[in-house]
Amino acid sequence: MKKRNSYKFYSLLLIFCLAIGGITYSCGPSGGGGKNGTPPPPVAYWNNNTPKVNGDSAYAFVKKQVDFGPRVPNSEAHVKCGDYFLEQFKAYGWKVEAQSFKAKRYDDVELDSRNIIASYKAPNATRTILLAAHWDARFVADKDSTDTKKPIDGANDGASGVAVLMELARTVSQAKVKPTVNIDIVLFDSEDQGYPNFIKEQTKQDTWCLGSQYWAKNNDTNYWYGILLDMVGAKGAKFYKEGYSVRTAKGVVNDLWQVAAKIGTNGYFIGLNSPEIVDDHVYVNKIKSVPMADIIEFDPNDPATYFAKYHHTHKDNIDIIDKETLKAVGQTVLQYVYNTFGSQEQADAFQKAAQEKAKPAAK
Ligand code: 1BN
Ligand code: ZN
Repeated sequence: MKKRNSYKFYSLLLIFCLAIGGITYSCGPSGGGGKNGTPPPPVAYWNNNTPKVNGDSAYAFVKKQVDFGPRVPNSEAHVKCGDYFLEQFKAYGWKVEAQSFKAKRYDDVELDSRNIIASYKAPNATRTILLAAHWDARFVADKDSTDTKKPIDGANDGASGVAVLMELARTVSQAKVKPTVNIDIVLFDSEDQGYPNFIKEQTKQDTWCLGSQYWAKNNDTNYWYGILLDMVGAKGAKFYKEGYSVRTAKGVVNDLWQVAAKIGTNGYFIGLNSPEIVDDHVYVNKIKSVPMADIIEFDPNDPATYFAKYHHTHKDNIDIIDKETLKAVGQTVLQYVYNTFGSQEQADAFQKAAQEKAKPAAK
């Protein structure tokens, strides 16, 4: 009888804990680890103190970038927008630096490029995570039927991912409860300057993602995991589990999609796989062995072209951007970041405190 009662008590306690979401233990991650046998990342505990991301603010960050004009390397808009990023991250209290380099385009044109690196340091953290997006805009509209040789606004392809990361930096800077893990936000340059599809003979390899290739070869931080955001702002966007991310960062992908299911953003995060794509995460993973998930829009109606109709056309402008999509992606990523602890000791202390809080008061 006594045994049955205690069984009942612990069952009730477990239900209580799950209900308040205080110490939810979720799936063990299974994606590959970083260099030196670093364990793969967890969504080990649910952090209820995650601050709220603001969709209006994220939208304003997209608009600001688009208003500079197409951020094509070697243009004035590109220089001014890069300077704006440096100022803005600094204003949010993040340490920021520009990694300048000359990237060689497929036709040997030299592109004056800058990767922007903003860092948040958490007290006593031994782990660092990487959040990234590309900030350059495509120099041609090679999938459009008109003005093919003019650059695109890149409101979604470029500005949206950056805007979500800026909104995360702003949110963290104003939050009472801070992340416990170190965060590097890296804005890669010269991602979108690869071969235009009107060039028939394409003999060179690796003409895309020039900024991430340079950064990965010149960076010695050991990241626990990474998340890449690309085309994350269009109205009605759907994010499928991208094939390369699934193959090399399975745990990160599955945990992110689980977070989405729990916070109700799963209308955007679809639990189905999409084909592999070459994006910045591939170079970060191949060169630095960082398991990195790419959150990128996929159009299931057109799997042959992968992307939505506006891709690399002049339709990729502010009119297709939706603050709800930006907010859904930002909140999902921020919850995942807040569930990530800066050290095992911090994770254990968090779990212990949550258990104490969940204990029924002693008589
Ligand atoms: C993603 C967005 N990419 C460019 N804009 C990377 C890419 C390059 C995807 C070539 C497909 C082909
Ligand atoms: Zn692109």
